[in-house]
Amino acid sequence: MQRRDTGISRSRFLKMMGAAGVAGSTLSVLSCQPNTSATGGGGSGGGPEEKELAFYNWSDYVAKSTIPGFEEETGIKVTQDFFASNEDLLGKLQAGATGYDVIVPSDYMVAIMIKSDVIQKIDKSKIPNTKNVGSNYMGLSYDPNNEYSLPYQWGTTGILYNKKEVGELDGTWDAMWDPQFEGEMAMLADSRETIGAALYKLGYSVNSKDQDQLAEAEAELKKQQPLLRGYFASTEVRPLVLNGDILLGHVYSGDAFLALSENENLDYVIPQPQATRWTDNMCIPNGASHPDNAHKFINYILGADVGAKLSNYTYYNTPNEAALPKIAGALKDLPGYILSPDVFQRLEVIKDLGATTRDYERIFTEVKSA
Ligand code: N2P
Repeated sequence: MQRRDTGISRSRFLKMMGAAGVAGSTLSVLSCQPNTSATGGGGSGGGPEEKELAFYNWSDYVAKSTIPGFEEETGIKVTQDFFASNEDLLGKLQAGATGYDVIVPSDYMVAIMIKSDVIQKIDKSKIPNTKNVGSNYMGLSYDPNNEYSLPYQWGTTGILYNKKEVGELDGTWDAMWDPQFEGEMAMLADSRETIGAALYKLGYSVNSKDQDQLAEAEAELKKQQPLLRGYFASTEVRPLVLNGDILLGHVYSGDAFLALSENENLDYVIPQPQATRWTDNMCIPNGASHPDNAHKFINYILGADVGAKLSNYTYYNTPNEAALPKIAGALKDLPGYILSPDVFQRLEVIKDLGATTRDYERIFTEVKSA
């Protein structure tokens, strides 16, 4: 399908992005460096910075115009690398990847990164467009004074499914455990979200630290595992459902809305009783080679036009109040894009669980290899 704002087909664009992502992560794993080969930096030693910026982002999470627009406006050349989960991002940084200038962790991961001293304070005096961020998206609990982060986009996590094939779901998480869909379902390769789905199904919180509840969730996931096609990135689940390879997929909302807009047989449900609402954020890692450029980039993203184009392309929600009037009507009309108050109040935000995080990681590793 030809998307109006791109001029190239989305699937072709995705292929290009996918190829870049694979190449980027392979290289990065080998070298523990972003594939920018930034030479010398210049940020820490005084002197003007090189005209370079290394952006480490979720795949498929910029508009086609986002990066070229910044390069044109500033003369700064951007290189991109991609990750598929918060835990992958953290692992990469902790393994010594030091050259990235801007990264995009979710809420709870910002808290973990502050605590683990892998991100640096940002200087908001260099980011005047901070004024565009809606007050609901400033001062959130993971970084109460926005000393380390400014929001990028937000969304929900739920189930994308083929309504024509399976009929209307009952709106609970039980569908993802229904044996009649054996082999036709996928869950996210995201420990907190997928264990979270099991906790929600049991009526517990996504932030449970109760070992008995976690053991129950683990048992649920072990029951579910043989029914699944596998655990994938959200951007991988989308085409599987879109093309009819599977019937139900656990996805982030932008992927659901993109699929819905291309195939009227699909639907997105934010399951009962609870589901996740998340906010992703722009942060600057310690050791960034180009911190000044990073501030310029964050300021650019928070511009009204740039913010609107971003969400109009990714189909995620914007925290940028100045961008809101420019969000495409078709997007606002998608059911579930604008959250009604009754849905909003049953959504949970994933929190840093401190030492219990290790239990989640162990459970997910065991479930995947069960
Ligand atoms: C974009 C992924 C959205 C991030 N492809 C979910 N937190």
